[in-house]
Amino acid sequence: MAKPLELINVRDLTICESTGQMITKARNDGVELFFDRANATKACPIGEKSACCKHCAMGPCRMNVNSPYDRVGVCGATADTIVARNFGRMVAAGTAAHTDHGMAMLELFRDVISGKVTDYSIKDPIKLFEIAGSLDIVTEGRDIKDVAMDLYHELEKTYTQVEGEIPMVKRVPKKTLEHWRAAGIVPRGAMREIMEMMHRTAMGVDQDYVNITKQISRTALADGWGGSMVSTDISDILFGTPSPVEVEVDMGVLKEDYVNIIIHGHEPNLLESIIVSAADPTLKEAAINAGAKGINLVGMCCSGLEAMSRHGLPHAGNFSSTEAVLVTGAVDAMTVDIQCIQQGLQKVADFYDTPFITTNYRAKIEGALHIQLHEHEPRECTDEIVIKAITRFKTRKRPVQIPRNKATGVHGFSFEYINYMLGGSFRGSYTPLNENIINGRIRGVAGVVGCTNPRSKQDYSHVELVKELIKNDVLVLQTGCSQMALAKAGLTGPGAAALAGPGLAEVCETVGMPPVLGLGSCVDNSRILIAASEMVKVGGLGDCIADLPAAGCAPEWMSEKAIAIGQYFVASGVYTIFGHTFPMMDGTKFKKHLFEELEDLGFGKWGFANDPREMARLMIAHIDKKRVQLGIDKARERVLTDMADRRSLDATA
Ligand code: XCC
Repeated sequence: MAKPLELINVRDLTICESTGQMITKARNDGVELFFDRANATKACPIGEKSACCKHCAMGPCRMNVNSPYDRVGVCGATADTIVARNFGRMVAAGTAAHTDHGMAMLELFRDVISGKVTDYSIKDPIKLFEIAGSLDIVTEGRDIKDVAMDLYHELEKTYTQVEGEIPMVKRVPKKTLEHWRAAGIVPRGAMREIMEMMHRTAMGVDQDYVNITKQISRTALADGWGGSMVSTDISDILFGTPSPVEVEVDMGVLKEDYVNIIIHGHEPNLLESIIVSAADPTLKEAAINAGAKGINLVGMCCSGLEAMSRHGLPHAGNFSSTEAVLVTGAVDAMTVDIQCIQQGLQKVADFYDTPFITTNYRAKIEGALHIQLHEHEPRECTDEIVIKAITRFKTRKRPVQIPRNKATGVHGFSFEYINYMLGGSFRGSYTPLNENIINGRIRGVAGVVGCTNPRSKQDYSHVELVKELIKNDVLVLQTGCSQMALAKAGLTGPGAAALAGPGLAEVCETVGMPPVLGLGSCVDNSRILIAASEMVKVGGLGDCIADLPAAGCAPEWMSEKAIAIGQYFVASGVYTIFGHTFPMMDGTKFKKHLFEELEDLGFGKWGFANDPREMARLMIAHIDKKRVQLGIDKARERVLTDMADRRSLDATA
């Protein structure tokens, strides 16, 4: 039986001090948050292990979680077919989310070039020419508009192409691409791959888990090297490529005497426009006339990461804090677009009289106010949001309680900036990174990414895992809600080098970078793929991504998008560990295929661990294995973080 809610110690739910305070306040106010719902709703043990097939009306057929080969479905589908089909559909859904978002960015790009949309413009023409050049589009002596239109037509294939390889495979290391070709998994267009994935997992189609896995990889690659990558590149071209910026994070960025507006979701176009609205002299004056000192725009989740990386906008917290932030009573409007917007926000917003505003036709929420963002007239929407927020400020009904916690860190490390940072403006290059890996100062590279989840203590695994990795000289690249967990814990500033092992600390001090590099939102995981490709191309670390001393982890994942990301990293050659739960029956051949056999076939592989120290141990062991294979290993002990490390972090925070 679930423990009565009031007895759960807040410290078991989160290590985020601000969220903890707001959980306590919500309990006092009688408001239910998703932590409470997670406690009251035990995870379905059948669904958790993906042991149910409901793809036709002969079922649903339930398998025996503890003994997967005890029975088959009514049609005869085996446990392997059932788990593989369910997993494939998760990848299809995650890929659809990222690619639909990416396609929307590409359409905005087209409308900007054609002049249909005038409120946005091309902010990074250098990147535009670079990407066009990398896709063999002639740039020399040509007008920017012509190059941009050619780029649009080329990139559209990422989504709609029926046959042939997607354009971005030109950026994949040669050997990795040859390997995909041999396996028949180079993606065509995302729409085609998602369609085929859904078809093959329908009743009575593909019933060979090895064959299903191929389409799972192909679909996921259409996300990582397709929809997501195009989304990142086009967003950089339109809104600017991030470069390091110092940013304040955590709920302490809310200001009692300001009109506070939270922007939550994923697409950068809304926030680019609301930044303009909030700076409008008339609206600023309206805020002052309402008794406020000004307008305070604050990001959350991935929208927040985009705004933070490009504009240094403060960030209030990750997914698990989105309801909690409303409990402060200080939020005068929360505006959302797509993805990771919990329906529960509506009720919490209602209780605290916060206007909760949806802005994208794809994602309306019952009871929320919908103000559609039209890209040819974005200010109509964003001005109205600001006005609604000012009105709410004037009529705040409840006392405001803002947690005082704030941390400062450096964010906005794009692939391009890392190149410049390591090599300098004249010889921008990843060579120094490879050299430091070869000489052993840096042991390897880890991507720590992904969500938070009310079923695992918020931020805990992210923070403990990353501490242990850097202590062992592993450079950490971050995106998504994970990046915010580390930012709040004070590990994204250069001071965090004090927690790194001696080799990594030396490199960080020389270059002036933190040991934890925040690369942005979840679609920006594509920046990690490009960085990995560059490491292969620079040389000395093998011929393909699978050769690199690198590993990935999403310790507190919850979204289907995370599964798609995990699979595209695995298919690209990366050992990828997920934490707290994995949607698959244990003891199945399909699980063995993903967790062991894929590596023998030259791909990466999946891994699972519950404890962050175990995650670190697995990742470091893999990195060391790759170092041995590359002939660059040096015997070394794994070190554990201790109290002295904690104290030195506190001193730097
Ligand atoms: Fe997960 Fe992406 Fe959502 Fe955060 S926001 S909860 S998918 S880490 Ni992108």
